[in-house]
Amino acid sequence: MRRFFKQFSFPGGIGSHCTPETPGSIHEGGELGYSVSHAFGAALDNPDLLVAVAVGDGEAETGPLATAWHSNKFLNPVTDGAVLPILHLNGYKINNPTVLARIAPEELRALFWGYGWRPHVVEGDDPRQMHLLMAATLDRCLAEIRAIQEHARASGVAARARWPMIVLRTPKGWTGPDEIDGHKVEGYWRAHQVPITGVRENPHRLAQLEAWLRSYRPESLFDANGGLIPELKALAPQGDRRMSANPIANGGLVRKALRMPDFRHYALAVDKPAQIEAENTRPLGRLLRDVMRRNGDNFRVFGPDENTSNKLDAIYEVSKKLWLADYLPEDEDGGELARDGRVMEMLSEHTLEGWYEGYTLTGRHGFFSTYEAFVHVIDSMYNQHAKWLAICNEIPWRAPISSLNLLITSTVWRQDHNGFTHQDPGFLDVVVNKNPEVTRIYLPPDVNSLLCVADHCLRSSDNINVVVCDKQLHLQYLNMDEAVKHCTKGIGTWDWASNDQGTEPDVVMVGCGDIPTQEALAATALLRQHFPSLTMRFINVVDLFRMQPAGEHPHGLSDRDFDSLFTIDRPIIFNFHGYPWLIHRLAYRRTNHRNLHVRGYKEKGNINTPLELAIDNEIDRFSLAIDVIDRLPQLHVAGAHVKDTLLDMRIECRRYAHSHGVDAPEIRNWRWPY
Ligand SMILES: Cc1ncc(C[n+]2csc(CCOP(=O)(O)OP(=O)(O)O)c2C)c(N)n1
Repeated sequence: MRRFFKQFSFPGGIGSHCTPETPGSIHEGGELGYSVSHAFGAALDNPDLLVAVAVGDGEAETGPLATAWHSNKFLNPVTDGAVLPILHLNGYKINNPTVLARIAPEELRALFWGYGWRPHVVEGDDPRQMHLLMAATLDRCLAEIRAIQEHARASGVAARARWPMIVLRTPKGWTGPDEIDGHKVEGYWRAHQVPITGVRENPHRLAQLEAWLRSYRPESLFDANGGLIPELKALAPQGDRRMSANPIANGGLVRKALRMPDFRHYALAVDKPAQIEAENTRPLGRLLRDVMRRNGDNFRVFGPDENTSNKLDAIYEVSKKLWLADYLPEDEDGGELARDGRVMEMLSEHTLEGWYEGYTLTGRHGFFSTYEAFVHVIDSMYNQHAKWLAICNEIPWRAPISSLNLLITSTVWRQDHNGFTHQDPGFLDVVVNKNPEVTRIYLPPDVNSLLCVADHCLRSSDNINVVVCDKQLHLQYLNMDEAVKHCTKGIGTWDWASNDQGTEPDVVMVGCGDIPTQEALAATALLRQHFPSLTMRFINVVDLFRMQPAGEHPHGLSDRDFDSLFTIDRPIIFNFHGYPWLIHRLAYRRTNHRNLHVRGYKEKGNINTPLELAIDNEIDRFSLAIDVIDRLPQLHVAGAHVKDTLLDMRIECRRYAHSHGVDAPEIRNWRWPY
């Protein structure tokens, strides 16, 4: 017992939750709310799998869990496995009753019936009777599940089924101490986690603890060495049938590599940089469509009602959106719904993320696209998954699983009519907090770089890849060959936008993200036009972690390379997609940090035109050019006239936006002039 106590939830030992170190586990308790969505993710495309999931009645009060009950409308009984939820109605949380335990039994039954389940109640407190009751109920549930599956599989037609679930009503702290010092423990919230405290200082409490533990008759369960007696040991199944050895719960063991088409095939022809516009995400939709075509049973695309909005709708040519609820005639016209669809859309970022995590944790692949401002809904799910992956990296028997690929689109800079509510690039600040071994952030500025990045992400393992790229029309910079080289390096000079070849530049301009890159280029052009003798270097950053020192992140650039690119003493104007301080956070140790001036989103949001929003946050071409004039001693006085002109242009652009509702044609139609 002493050895066990010093291992369980003890420094250097094993966690009190089902951690990654627990064989057979794909789900860490810790942050409650994801058990049901994880279970469904595991069951998708696993027709022979039954996932039994225990749900705390406290956990059931969380938003993510509450919405996940609807997952039963997204389970195809022909091609997916089954999920058997066991709602553990023990009545209490840490300090409170649970809501579901304090509503009338009919109300509870109606609630779950309304969610589409067939609830079976197992209720009591006599262990012997309860075991029998539970066994009989499990048999009944398994028979119901089999009947649903056999019926569906015989016809080959997926229809919505009323799957069984179990409501298990037992006392909290069941078989624990009845009461301590006159206070009720078993069957009350006091039983949570540690039912008897103060055992070190208080001999009476220690005696109570001993009496309680002896009530389980350990002498009849363990041998003299503390091992299970052979009769009990023999009850465990053998080999892969053991819960701990189920290969599905060590998903990398059953993972098959994705069959990938050649991403170059989807390339956009770009003859000269910054001359044509295209929607960055649309060709990616075609790539995903063909990934889906080649991987019909182990790849899914997830999105909260937004795949069409995010211009990824080419995927529907191969697979529709899974829909098993009612159909209406009008769905025929553009609904893109199907009973055997493989695209998962529900307006719950939580449920989608949970499904997706469950799907990859059990050895499959996927892709999730979501609006930038609302990806914050799953901040903490990202956190927990990143922790899981980081710990798994340290566990030799955990085989690599597919990376989680998150496309963050519909971004802050192009919320033309939606405005402030849809503007928030802060997810990146959350992402960088997590373990560098598992975190990746890419900001491809155009179609070809996005394709290249997406190909890399889909092939990778054990990472969370966050890709930021907007869906609207944007200028195109790189042909496919250039994009491959640029994305492979992750950061680099754009020669065609620089005029400092072979010399030290007067100033370094940097673009990171689509709109910030465009504005930094336009500022570069303005400066070159007004000050032809100015030497400028233009850098674009795709792989954000290149900004960190090599010792901090596996993608970090060496100080030598960083100094060479960013110089050691010239002003750097860094135009960034997100909140500006993030770049300082990454680059604070670099030699030239004191000359690094970052422009980014400063929470100045509203309904505005793209340029007006850029102006409000000072990432626009005029503000950047003025910044350079202010920072270069040779231009500080000599540049006064130009600065005045730029200020006039900025005022005029804002006036135009307010009177016409769009940016002036010379802004909308701006092209790189050299
Ligand atoms: C999202 C979240 N909020 C709060 C907590 C803190 N917490 C840990 S256990 C618990 C009560 C859980 O009750 P229940 O789900 O009924 O589980 P039980 O221990 O009764 O089986 C709470 C609030 C948590 N782990 N996760």
